[in-house]
Amino acid sequence: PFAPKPGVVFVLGGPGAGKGTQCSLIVEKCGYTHLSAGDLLRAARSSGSAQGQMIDEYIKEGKIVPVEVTVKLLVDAIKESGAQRVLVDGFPRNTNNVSGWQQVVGDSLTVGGVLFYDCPEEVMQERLLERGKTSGRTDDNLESIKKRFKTYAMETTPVLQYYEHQQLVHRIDGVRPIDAVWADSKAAIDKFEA
Ligand code: UP5
Ligand code: MG
Repeated sequence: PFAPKPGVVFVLGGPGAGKGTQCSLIVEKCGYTHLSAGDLLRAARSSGSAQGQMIDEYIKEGKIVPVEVTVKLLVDAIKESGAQRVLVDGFPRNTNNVSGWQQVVGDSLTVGGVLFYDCPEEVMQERLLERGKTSGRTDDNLESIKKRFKTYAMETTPVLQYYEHQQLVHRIDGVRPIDAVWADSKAAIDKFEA
């Protein structure tokens, strides 16, 4: 649950699990602000700087960008939004991300809960290959997708365990049609707000 101060919900799940899709619905119907760490990194990359090239390489390789970069983008965007409730989509992706967040943000924002969209790799792969036909994302190809799956399994699973110990994780079966998944997303948000 949230303390009476601004808070975030972390949105996790493998590549293609449906994080972005559900976040859009939560924004539309629950008045949250959506910040996708991946979107912020992709935008920062297009600046053409040395840092942009570094980010580009990490994304293609499915590797996790150094936490200083990601946390700064997120914190600046949260401040700029002035929002009371933020969905932080696709972060924290490893335990180092968790400590980086804690060092910079600490208790200034409550983590009200963690939404976890659970989906098998076969389903996620099919979705991403389909999306890759039109997305223009440099990591929506089979080679990058396999790397993203590996990084997720090795590095993000411990993050879920960490928040499970704190009883913050709400697991949602992400294989079902978007509407069915949405019903569970809504229930989870209501629970976090209670
Ligand atoms: N779709 C969605 N839901 C569906 C459903 N229920 N049934 C059928 N189809 C469904 O969905 C993916 C596709 O599936 C879409 O075509 C959608 O229509 C369909 P989407 O909602 O986009 O899934 P999402 O989980 O958001 O997938 P995404 O590809 O964005 O996940 P990733 O976690 O791979 O991507 P992200 O942008 O978060 O990160 C990309 C890279 O950035 C990382 O690999 C990493 O290199 C870097 N990164 C960091 O280094 N640090 C960070 O903190 C964050 C990212
Ligand atoms: Mg996404």
